[in-house]
Amino acid sequence: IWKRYGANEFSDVDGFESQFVKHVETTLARSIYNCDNLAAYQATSNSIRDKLIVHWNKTQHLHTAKDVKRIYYLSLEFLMGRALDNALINLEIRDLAATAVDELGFRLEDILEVEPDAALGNGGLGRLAACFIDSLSTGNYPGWGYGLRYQYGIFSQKIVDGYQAEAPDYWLRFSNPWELPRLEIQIPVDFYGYTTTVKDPQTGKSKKQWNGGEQILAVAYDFPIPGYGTSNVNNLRMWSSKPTTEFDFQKFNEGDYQDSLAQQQRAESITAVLYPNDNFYKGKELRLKQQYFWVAASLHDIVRRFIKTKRPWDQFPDQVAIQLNDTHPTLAVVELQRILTDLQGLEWDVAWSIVQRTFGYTNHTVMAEALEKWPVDLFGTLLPRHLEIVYDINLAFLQMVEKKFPNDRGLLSSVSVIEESQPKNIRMANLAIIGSHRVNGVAELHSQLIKQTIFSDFVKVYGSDKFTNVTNGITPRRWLRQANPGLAALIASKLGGYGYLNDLNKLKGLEQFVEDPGFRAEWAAIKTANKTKLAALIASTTGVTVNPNSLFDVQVKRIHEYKRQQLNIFGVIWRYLQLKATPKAERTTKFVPKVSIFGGKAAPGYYTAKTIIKLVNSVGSVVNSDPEIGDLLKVVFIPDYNVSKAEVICPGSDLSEHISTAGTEASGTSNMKFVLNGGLIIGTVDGANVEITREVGEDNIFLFGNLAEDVEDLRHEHHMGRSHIPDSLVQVFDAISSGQFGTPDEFQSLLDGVRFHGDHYLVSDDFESYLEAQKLVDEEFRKKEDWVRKSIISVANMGFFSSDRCIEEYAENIWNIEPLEEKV
Ligand code: 26Q
Repeated sequence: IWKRYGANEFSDVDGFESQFVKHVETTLARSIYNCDNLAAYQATSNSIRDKLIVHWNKTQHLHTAKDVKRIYYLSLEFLMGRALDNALINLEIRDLAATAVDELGFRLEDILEVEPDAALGNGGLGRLAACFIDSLSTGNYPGWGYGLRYQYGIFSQKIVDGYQAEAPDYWLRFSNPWELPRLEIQIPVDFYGYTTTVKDPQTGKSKKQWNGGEQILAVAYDFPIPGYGTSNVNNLRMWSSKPTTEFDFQKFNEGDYQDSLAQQQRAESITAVLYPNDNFYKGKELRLKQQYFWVAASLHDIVRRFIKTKRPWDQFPDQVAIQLNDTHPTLAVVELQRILTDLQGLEWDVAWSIVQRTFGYTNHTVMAEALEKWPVDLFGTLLPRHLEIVYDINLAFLQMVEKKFPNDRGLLSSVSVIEESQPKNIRMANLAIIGSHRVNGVAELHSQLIKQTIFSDFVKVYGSDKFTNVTNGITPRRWLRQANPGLAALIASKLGGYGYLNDLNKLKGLEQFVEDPGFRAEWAAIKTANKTKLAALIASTTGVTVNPNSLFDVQVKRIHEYKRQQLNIFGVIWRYLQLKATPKAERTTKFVPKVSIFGGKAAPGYYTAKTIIKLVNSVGSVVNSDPEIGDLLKVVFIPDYNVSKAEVICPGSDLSEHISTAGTEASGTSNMKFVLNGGLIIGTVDGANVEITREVGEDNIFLFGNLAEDVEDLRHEHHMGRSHIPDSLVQVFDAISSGQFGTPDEFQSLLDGVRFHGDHYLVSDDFESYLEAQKLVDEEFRKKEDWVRKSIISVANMGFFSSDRCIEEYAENIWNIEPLEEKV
């Protein structure tokens, strides 16, 4: 059987075409004469998928046979985007496929456009998980992702009259060739019920037992994840919920058919939809249900795999590392403790040591409003046994603290898992720290800040060695090769091929060409071509025509007050007022023509964020139709920002904005994407901007604004009423209030937040400094050759920000796992 295994695998154009036709005829049951782009996409994807499955099987077989330690990355979000182009690139068969589909009468570009984004995430955290599993496969690490297979991804954003409107994202409309339904893997998950104390028939000891009230099945769907330049294919397992029985037969017999169907629908609602909040916590029962459903199914799977190895339990952490992507999977700590004690009969302390050695926890925010807390009552109703275990974990922990720091009640109450508020809350971050052997932040500055602020008392308890940093990164396969094939090819021509894509420090070799005018011209031409593509996207999505020779100034990311899109749009208004006040003849000498590009989703319930979107669109409709301004300024809001749009937007930017209030953006990863694609940054001294500056040099980034260490004092000044709004900002506010950009009423609260309510995000404190930095941008952009030099030097120094480097750091410092290459 092994001899025939993989015999269907194609390796040339002819072989691919046979597979394509086979899938059209049999899988899709269509005639080759009636094959549209959708059918061609499905036939292509199925052909590629077949190839992946063969390698997937071999990889999994190898890992099992070698009995290696695996890393399991638990994330409620995987913001994957499209799979086909990525698979073609990682398998290094893109040219082959392009030729083949061309011969069959299609264009690969058109086929790729048919695929819907897998948008199972909100933003940075979800995209980070997607980059990490790409790097795990590429680095030949035995690693799985575990997530939820939401039927609806992040909503699709429409702009109606300048306002955001949400539409459902039913991404599974057509069959999804990238998932393998494992309908035979069905794991029962319990909810509700009560606990009892029972006698263990073997030991005679009494022990706790959970008698669940409601049971729901978790069905596995596997997404093969190909690595680049390796035949290693890892697995992303996504759980889907379904009812245990088709109907409740009892009720059926009682004639309550309606009710039994209603129950079925309730089961399916668990994995129906992704919560669209980014960096904001809301205590909804369904969200907690999602978390436990996912954690219970994943741990059951992991434990079952370990039990098959017949090793003693104390070797569990030698075989299994589990990384918690934020606090969302923290219930896994409690669930593993429950499995080991209640179900496997281990002593509490033995079990707890296994738990701690297994888990690592990644923190992604210092902002209080984003920290997860669950009301004790809600938690205890849904998971009665888990609540008892949480109390026991907390008791043991607090006793340890009390021993080390006698009579320090302040310390005890701050590190306790239970917040003694009304109502009481469970602090998930505290539980995650206590249950893990390592806690990491996602950029140097952020990792320092968590030790000094939210987790300082834990540093006191555990010492600082438990806390570490792994600065975020991005995969250069998607964010350079796939998004920017032109630039990737130019780089390859200078660096002797595409080897740099899995050794990104090789980019350093570009520095030697910076004084080559021919190279600079090619570099600049690629940027212009990418801007032309972006201009086409702008035209087709907003109806606004922009000139690709303008400076493209981009801010695309979730809309959030802390990210300060309002600072950007206030700056744009200032520029517009200045332009209007400058005599016509002087305008072109004083101002560089600019397109100000915005994009991003606001959480549906986030009123202020939605107001910012409306303001951007209102300013756009005034500025864009002002005949005096023409190409000197355009303002656009690209609707429905997502991974696929980012792949067009990042390569087409001259300047991108990463302007969060210092100390609020944990890392940011789009900053890395823009610089890797040859754009420069205007930014605050925040998150990974700090390290980008370290790598590319201070001359190649436009930094401005107050520092994180000054934020507390500045906020205090505002609260004392001693703040000062600069005249420039007053003029901007006056223009808005005068109705220059439409009825001002709806923007009043946005302005009042700055003027009268403490200006929490310090827009007024950073405004002048921001304008200064923008002025410098204009000056530098005029010096075309210098700008290109900055662009080249920056790209040459971005090697550090490959997510491959992140995975190596996690593997070495947190997971203790080794790569293992399959030789075929
Ligand atoms: C929590 C509870 C209930 C509902 C939703 C949530 C929730 C969902 C998503 C809380 C937070 C998030 C997402 C956070 C996030 O994306 N953080 C970003 O993570 C990136 C990767 O580390 C960083 O680069 C960004 O700085 C950080 O903002």
